[in-house]
Amino acid sequence: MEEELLRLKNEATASLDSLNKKEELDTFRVQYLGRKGQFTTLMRQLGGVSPEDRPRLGKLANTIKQDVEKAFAEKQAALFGVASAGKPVDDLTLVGRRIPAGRLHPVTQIMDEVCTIFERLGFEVAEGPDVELDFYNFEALNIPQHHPARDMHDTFYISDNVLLRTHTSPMQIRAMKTRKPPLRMIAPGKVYRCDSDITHTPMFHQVEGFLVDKKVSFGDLKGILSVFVAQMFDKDVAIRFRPSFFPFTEPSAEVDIACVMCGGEGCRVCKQTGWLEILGAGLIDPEVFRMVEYDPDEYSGFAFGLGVERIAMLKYGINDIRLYYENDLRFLEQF
Ligand code: 2U9
Repeated sequence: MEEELLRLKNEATASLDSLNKKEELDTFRVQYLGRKGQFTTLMRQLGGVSPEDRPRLGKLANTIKQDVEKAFAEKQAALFGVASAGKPVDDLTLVGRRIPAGRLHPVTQIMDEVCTIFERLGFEVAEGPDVELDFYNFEALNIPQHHPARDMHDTFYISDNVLLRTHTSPMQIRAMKTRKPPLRMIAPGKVYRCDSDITHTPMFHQVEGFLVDKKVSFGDLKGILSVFVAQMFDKDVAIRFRPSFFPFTEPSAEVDIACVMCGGEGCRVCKQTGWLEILGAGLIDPEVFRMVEYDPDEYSGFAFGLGVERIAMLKYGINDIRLYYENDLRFLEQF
Protein backbone atom coordinates (compact mmCIF):
# COMPACT_ATOMS: atom_id res chain seq x y z
CA MET A 1 0.00 0.00 0.00
CA GLU A 2 2.82 2.37 0.97
CA GLU A 3 4.64 1.59 -2.26
CA GLU A 4 1.46 2.14 -4.25
CA LEU A 5 0.98 5.56 -2.59
CA LEU A 6 4.54 6.68 -3.34
CA ARG A 7 4.28 5.43 -6.90
CA LEU A 8 1.05 7.41 -7.37
CA LYS A 9 2.69 10.52 -5.92
CA ASN A 10 5.65 10.27 -8.33
CA GLU A 11 3.42 9.57 -11.29
CA ALA A 12 1.06 12.49 -10.48
CA THR A 13 3.96 14.91 -9.88
CA ALA A 14 5.65 13.95 -13.15
CA SER A 15 2.37 14.22 -15.03
CA LEU A 16 1.73 17.67 -13.52
CA ASP A 17 5.27 18.83 -14.41
CA SER A 18 4.86 17.88 -18.05
CA LEU A 19 1.45 19.53 -18.31
CA ASN A 20 1.39 22.88 -20.16
CA LYS A 21 -2.10 23.34 -21.63
CA LYS A 22 -5.15 24.60 -19.75
CA GLU A 23 -7.32 21.80 -21.20
CA GLU A 24 -4.94 19.16 -19.75
CA LEU A 25 -5.58 20.48 -16.22
CA ASP A 26 -9.11 19.16 -16.27
CA THR A 27 -8.03 15.71 -17.47
CA PHE A 28 -5.46 15.61 -14.67
CA ARG A 29 -7.99 16.59 -12.02
CA VAL A 30 -10.44 13.91 -13.11
CA GLN A 31 -7.74 11.24 -13.42
CA TYR A 32 -6.07 11.84 -10.04
CA LEU A 33 -8.13 14.05 -7.74
CA GLY A 34 -11.74 13.49 -8.85
CA ARG A 35 -14.38 11.40 -7.11
CA LYS A 36 -13.46 8.42 -9.26
CA GLY A 37 -9.77 9.39 -9.51
CA GLN A 38 -6.78 7.27 -8.56
CA PHE A 39 -6.30 8.82 -5.09
CA THR A 40 -9.89 8.12 -4.09
CA THR A 41 -9.67 4.54 -5.37
CA LEU A 42 -6.48 3.92 -3.41
CA MET A 43 -7.76 5.53 -0.22
CA ARG A 44 -10.85 3.31 -0.33
CA GLN A 45 -8.51 0.34 -0.07
CA LEU A 46 -7.32 1.59 3.35
CA GLY A 47 -10.30 -0.27 4.83
CA GLY A 48 -8.61 -3.59 4.03
CA VAL A 49 -5.26 -2.68 5.67
CA SER A 50 -4.41 -4.15 9.10
CA PRO A 51 -5.62 -2.00 12.02
CA GLU A 52 -2.05 -1.31 13.27
CA ASP A 53 -0.87 0.04 9.83
CA ARG A 54 -4.06 1.92 9.06
CA PRO A 55 -3.38 5.21 10.97
CA ARG A 56 0.14 5.64 9.55
CA LEU A 57 -0.91 4.81 5.97
CA GLY A 58 -4.03 7.00 6.26
CA LYS A 59 -1.91 9.93 7.33
CA LEU A 60 0.60 9.31 4.54
CA ALA A 61 -2.20 9.09 1.95
CA ASN A 62 -3.67 12.40 3.16
CA THR A 63 -0.32 14.20 3.11
CA ILE A 64 0.44 12.95 -0.41
CA LYS A 65 -3.01 13.96 -1.67
CA GLN A 66 -2.66 17.43 -0.12
CA ASP A 67 0.81 17.85 -1.71
CA VAL A 68 -0.55 16.91 -5.12
CA GLU A 69 -3.56 19.25 -4.67
CA LYS A 70 -1.20 22.10 -3.76
CA ALA A 71 1.02 21.41 -6.79
CA PHE A 72 -2.13 21.29 -8.93
CA ALA A 73 -3.31 24.71 -7.63
CA GLU A 74 0.10 26.20 -8.38
CA LYS A 75 0.07 24.81 -11.89
CA GLN A 76 -3.43 26.19 -12.36
CA ALA A 77 -2.22 29.61 -11.16
CA ALA A 78 0.67 29.52 -13.61
CA LEU A 79 -1.52 28.60 -16.59
CA PHE A 80 -4.70 30.56 -15.70
CA GLY A 81 -3.46 33.50 -13.68
CA VAL A 82 -5.39 32.22 -10.66
CA ALA A 83 -3.95 32.93 -7.22
CA SER A 84 -2.92 29.94 -5.18
CA ALA A 85 -5.64 30.72 -2.64
CA GLY A 86 -8.07 30.00 -5.51
CA LYS A 87 -9.09 33.63 -5.91
CA PRO A 88 -9.05 34.93 -9.51
CA VAL A 89 -6.40 37.53 -10.21
CA ASP A 90 -7.73 40.60 -12.08
CA ASP A 91 -6.50 40.59 -15.63
CA LEU A 92 -6.18 44.29 -16.35
CA THR A 93 -5.71 43.65 -20.06
CA LEU A 94 -9.20 42.15 -20.46
CA VAL A 95 -11.77 44.19 -22.41
CA GLY A 96 -14.51 45.54 -20.09
CA ARG A 97 -17.89 43.83 -20.07
CA ARG A 98 -20.54 45.80 -21.95
CA ILE A 99 -23.44 46.71 -19.66
CA PRO A 100 -26.69 46.42 -21.64
CA ALA A 101 -28.02 49.97 -21.70
CA GLY A 102 -31.73 50.76 -21.82
CA ARG A 103 -32.96 53.49 -24.13
CA LEU A 104 -35.89 55.81 -24.48
CA HIS A 105 -39.04 54.44 -26.13
CA PRO A 106 -39.37 55.71 -29.74
CA VAL A 107 -42.57 57.57 -28.82
CA THR A 108 -40.74 59.31 -25.94
CA GLN A 109 -37.89 60.22 -28.30
CA ILE A 110 -40.24 61.87 -30.81
CA MET A 111 -42.22 63.54 -28.00
CA ASP A 112 -38.97 65.04 -26.65
CA GLU A 113 -37.97 66.17 -30.15
CA VAL A 114 -41.34 67.90 -30.74
CA CYS A 115 -41.20 69.60 -27.32
CA THR A 116 -37.61 70.77 -27.87
CA ILE A 117 -38.53 72.43 -31.18
CA PHE A 118 -41.37 74.40 -29.55
CA GLU A 119 -39.37 75.20 -26.42
CA ARG A 120 -36.71 76.77 -28.67
CA LEU A 121 -39.54 78.90 -30.13
CA GLY A 122 -40.36 80.17 -26.64
CA PHE A 123 -43.27 77.86 -25.71
CA GLU A 124 -43.48 76.72 -22.08
CA VAL A 125 -44.48 73.14 -21.23
CA ALA A 126 -47.59 72.37 -19.16
CA GLU A 127 -48.59 68.94 -17.90
CA GLY A 128 -51.79 67.95 -16.15
CA PRO A 129 -54.07 65.12 -15.02
CA ASP A 130 -55.12 62.23 -17.28
CA VAL A 131 -58.43 61.99 -15.40
CA GLU A 132 -60.43 65.10 -16.22
CA LEU A 133 -63.72 66.83 -15.66
CA ASP A 134 -66.17 66.97 -18.53
CA PHE A 135 -66.01 70.78 -18.34
CA TYR A 136 -62.28 71.04 -19.20
CA ASN A 137 -62.29 68.25 -21.79
CA PHE A 138 -65.49 69.19 -23.66
CA GLU A 139 -67.69 72.00 -22.36
CA ALA A 140 -65.03 74.75 -22.29
CA LEU A 141 -63.84 73.69 -25.75
CA ASN A 142 -67.19 74.47 -27.30
CA ILE A 143 -68.27 70.83 -27.31
CA PRO A 144 -71.47 70.85 -25.20
CA GLN A 145 -73.51 67.76 -24.16
CA HIS A 146 -74.98 65.95 -27.21
CA HIS A 147 -72.67 67.77 -29.64
CA PRO A 148 -71.90 65.37 -32.52
CA ALA A 149 -68.14 65.94 -32.01
CA ARG A 150 -68.35 63.96 -28.74
CA ASP A 151 -68.96 60.82 -30.81
CA MET A 152 -65.66 61.27 -32.60
CA HIS A 153 -63.78 61.19 -29.33
CA ASP A 154 -64.86 57.65 -28.22
CA THR A 155 -64.59 58.70 -24.59
CA PHE A 156 -63.82 56.43 -21.61
CA TYR A 157 -66.17 57.73 -18.91
CA ILE A 158 -65.44 57.16 -15.21
CA SER A 159 -68.71 58.78 -14.12
CA ASP A 160 -71.18 61.22 -15.72
CA ASN A 161 -68.85 64.11 -15.09
CA VAL A 162 -65.40 62.47 -14.94
CA LEU A 163 -63.50 60.92 -17.85
CA LEU A 164 -60.08 60.02 -19.27
CA ARG A 165 -59.02 63.06 -21.29
CA THR A 166 -59.46 62.57 -25.05
CA HIS A 167 -56.95 65.33 -25.86
CA THR A 168 -54.52 67.51 -23.89
CA SER A 169 -56.56 70.69 -24.53
CA PRO A 170 -57.90 70.73 -20.92
CA MET A 171 -54.43 71.97 -19.94
CA GLN A 172 -54.80 75.03 -22.12
CA ILE A 173 -58.20 75.77 -20.56
CA ARG A 174 -56.73 75.40 -17.06
CA ALA A 175 -53.89 77.78 -18.00
CA MET A 176 -56.24 80.40 -19.46
CA LYS A 177 -58.57 80.19 -16.48
CA THR A 178 -55.74 81.02 -14.08
CA ARG A 179 -53.50 83.32 -16.13
CA LYS A 180 -53.72 86.39 -18.35
CA PRO A 181 -52.31 86.68 -21.93
CA PRO A 182 -49.77 86.65 -23.47
CA LEU A 183 -49.51 82.85 -23.25
CA ARG A 184 -47.36 80.54 -25.35
CA MET A 185 -47.59 76.96 -24.23
CA ILE A 186 -47.45 73.30 -25.30
CA ALA A 187 -49.25 70.46 -23.56
CA PRO A 188 -47.67 67.02 -24.15
CA GLY A 189 -49.13 63.84 -22.67
CA LYS A 190 -51.19 60.68 -22.83
CA VAL A 191 -54.75 60.77 -24.13
CA TYR A 192 -57.38 58.04 -24.27
CA ARG A 193 -59.97 57.03 -26.85
CA CYS A 194 -61.93 53.79 -27.04
CA ASP A 195 -60.58 52.75 -30.43
CA SER A 196 -58.13 50.08 -31.59
CA ASP A 197 -56.89 49.09 -35.05
CA ILE A 198 -53.80 49.42 -37.25
CA THR A 199 -53.73 53.24 -36.82
CA HIS A 200 -55.39 53.62 -33.37
CA THR A 201 -54.54 52.50 -29.84
CA PRO A 202 -56.79 53.18 -26.80
CA MET A 203 -53.98 55.27 -25.32
CA PHE A 204 -51.77 57.49 -27.44
CA HIS A 205 -49.73 60.67 -27.05
CA GLN A 206 -50.44 64.19 -28.19
CA VAL A 207 -48.61 67.44 -28.20
CA GLU A 208 -50.97 70.38 -28.41
CA GLY A 209 -49.85 73.97 -28.46
CA PHE A 210 -51.40 77.40 -28.33
CA LEU A 211 -50.50 81.04 -28.35
CA VAL A 212 -52.74 83.90 -27.17
CA ASP A 213 -51.94 87.58 -27.48
CA LYS A 214 -53.21 90.75 -29.12
CA LYS A 215 -53.46 90.62 -32.94
CA VAL A 216 -52.43 86.98 -33.43
CA SER A 217 -53.18 85.95 -37.03
CA PHE A 218 -53.41 82.82 -39.16
CA GLY A 219 -50.11 83.98 -40.68
CA ASP A 220 -48.44 83.58 -37.25
CA LEU A 221 -49.77 80.02 -37.09
CA LYS A 222 -48.45 79.24 -40.58
CA GLY A 223 -45.04 80.66 -39.67
CA ILE A 224 -44.67 78.62 -36.47
CA LEU A 225 -45.88 75.38 -38.06
CA SER A 226 -43.62 75.83 -41.08
CA VAL A 227 -40.62 76.13 -38.76
CA PHE A 228 -41.78 73.03 -36.87
CA VAL A 229 -42.18 70.93 -40.03
CA ALA A 230 -38.80 72.06 -41.42
CA GLN A 231 -37.06 71.04 -38.17
CA MET A 232 -38.99 67.82 -37.58
CA PHE A 233 -38.85 66.41 -41.11
CA ASP A 234 -36.74 68.08 -43.77
CA LYS A 235 -36.05 71.79 -44.23
CA ASP A 236 -37.22 71.66 -47.86
CA VAL A 237 -40.33 69.47 -47.41
CA ALA A 238 -43.48 70.91 -49.06
CA ILE A 239 -46.33 71.82 -46.68
CA ARG A 240 -49.99 72.70 -47.31
CA PHE A 241 -52.94 73.90 -45.20
CA ARG A 242 -56.26 72.24 -46.07
CA PRO A 243 -59.57 73.72 -44.79
CA SER A 244 -61.17 71.67 -42.01
CA PHE A 245 -63.47 71.98 -39.01
CA PHE A 246 -62.96 71.66 -35.23
CA PRO A 247 -65.46 72.98 -32.65
CA PHE A 248 -62.65 74.79 -30.78
CA THR A 249 -60.98 76.60 -33.71
CA GLU A 250 -62.31 78.89 -36.43
CA PRO A 251 -61.06 78.92 -39.13
CA SER A 252 -59.54 75.44 -38.91
CA ALA A 253 -57.08 73.57 -41.08
CA GLU A 254 -55.37 70.23 -41.41
CA VAL A 255 -51.70 70.39 -42.27
CA ASP A 256 -50.15 68.03 -44.80
CA ILE A 257 -46.55 67.47 -45.83
CA ALA A 258 -45.29 66.00 -49.10
CA CYS A 259 -45.26 62.21 -48.69
CA VAL A 260 -42.04 61.13 -46.96
CA MET A 261 -42.07 57.85 -48.95
CA CYS A 262 -42.55 59.05 -52.53
CA GLY A 263 -41.73 62.78 -52.21
CA GLY A 264 -45.18 63.73 -53.60
CA GLU A 265 -45.30 61.38 -56.62
CA GLY A 266 -48.11 59.28 -55.15
CA CYS A 267 -47.71 55.85 -53.52
CA ARG A 268 -49.47 53.30 -51.29
CA VAL A 269 -48.56 55.18 -48.06
CA CYS A 270 -50.12 58.50 -49.20
CA LYS A 271 -52.94 56.68 -51.03
CA GLN A 272 -51.72 58.17 -54.31
CA THR A 273 -52.40 61.76 -53.10
CA GLY A 274 -48.73 62.72 -52.64
CA TRP A 275 -49.63 64.25 -49.22
CA LEU A 276 -49.61 63.03 -45.60
CA GLU A 277 -51.70 64.67 -42.86
CA ILE A 278 -49.55 65.45 -39.83
CA LEU A 279 -51.57 67.80 -37.61
CA GLY A 280 -54.68 69.92 -37.11
CA ALA A 281 -54.74 73.61 -36.24
CA GLY A 282 -56.67 76.86 -36.36
CA LEU A 283 -57.46 80.16 -34.68
CA ILE A 284 -59.02 79.69 -31.25
CA ASP A 285 -62.81 80.00 -31.47
CA PRO A 286 -64.18 83.16 -29.72
CA GLU A 287 -66.61 80.86 -27.85
CA VAL A 288 -63.62 79.20 -26.13
CA PHE A 289 -62.31 82.64 -25.07
CA ARG A 290 -65.71 83.49 -23.58
CA MET A 291 -65.66 80.25 -21.53
CA VAL A 292 -62.37 81.30 -19.89
CA GLU A 293 -63.42 84.95 -19.58
CA TYR A 294 -60.98 86.36 -22.12
CA ASP A 295 -62.35 89.20 -24.28
CA PRO A 296 -62.39 87.88 -27.90
CA ASP A 297 -62.33 91.47 -29.18
CA GLU A 298 -59.09 92.15 -27.36
CA TYR A 299 -57.29 88.82 -27.79
CA SER A 300 -56.84 86.25 -30.50
CA GLY A 301 -54.79 83.09 -30.64
CA PHE A 302 -53.90 79.97 -32.55
CA ALA A 303 -53.83 76.33 -31.48
CA PHE A 304 -52.65 73.08 -32.98
CA GLY A 305 -52.60 69.42 -32.09
CA LEU A 306 -50.63 66.42 -33.28
CA GLY A 307 -50.52 62.70 -32.55
CA VAL A 308 -46.99 61.69 -31.54
CA GLU A 309 -47.31 58.03 -32.61
CA ARG A 310 -48.42 59.14 -36.07
CA ILE A 311 -45.46 61.52 -36.46
CA ALA A 312 -43.10 58.72 -35.32
CA MET A 313 -44.72 56.29 -37.81
CA LEU A 314 -44.16 58.72 -40.68
CA LYS A 315 -40.61 59.51 -39.60
CA TYR A 316 -39.57 55.87 -39.13
CA GLY A 317 -41.77 54.27 -41.84
CA ILE A 318 -43.81 52.14 -39.38
CA ASN A 319 -47.11 50.80 -40.73
CA ASP A 320 -48.83 49.44 -37.58
CA ILE A 321 -49.25 51.67 -34.50
CA ARG A 322 -49.71 48.63 -32.21
CA LEU A 323 -46.01 47.74 -32.62
CA TYR A 324 -45.18 50.55 -30.17
CA TYR A 325 -46.99 48.82 -27.34
CA GLU A 326 -46.15 45.14 -27.81
CA ASN A 327 -42.81 45.55 -26.00
CA ASP A 328 -40.99 43.39 -28.54
CA LEU A 329 -37.30 44.17 -28.07
CA ARG A 330 -36.56 43.30 -31.72
CA PHE A 331 -38.72 46.32 -32.62
CA LEU A 332 -37.74 48.67 -29.78
CA GLU A 333 -33.99 48.10 -30.10
CA GLN A 334 -34.01 49.66 -33.58
CA PHE A 335 -34.50 53.15 -32.16
C1 2U9 B 1 -57.66 75.21 -26.96
C2 2U9 B 1 -58.21 75.61 -28.15
C3 2U9 B 1 -57.97 74.90 -29.29
C4 2U9 B 1 -56.06 72.07 -30.49
C5 2U9 B 1 -56.22 71.47 -31.82
C6 2U9 B 1 -56.33 69.95 -33.41
C7 2U9 B 1 -56.69 71.06 -34.12
C8 2U9 B 1 -56.24 68.61 -34.01
C9 2U9 B 1 -55.76 66.29 -33.65
C10 2U9 B 1 -54.44 65.96 -34.25
C11 2U9 B 1 -54.30 64.49 -34.32
C12 2U9 B 1 -55.92 65.38 -32.51
O1 2U9 B 1 -54.14 63.55 -31.99
S1 2U9 B 1 -55.09 63.89 -32.95
O2 2U9 B 1 -56.07 62.93 -33.28
N1 2U9 B 1 -55.85 67.65 -33.19
O3 2U9 B 1 -56.50 68.40 -35.15
N2 2U9 B 1 -56.06 70.17 -32.12
S2 2U9 B 1 -56.67 72.37 -33.12
O4 2U9 B 1 -56.95 73.13 -30.40
C13 2U9 B 1 -57.18 73.78 -29.25
C14 2U9 B 1 -56.63 73.38 -28.07
C15 2U9 B 1 -56.87 74.10 -26.93
C16 2U9 B 1 -57.94 75.97 -25.71
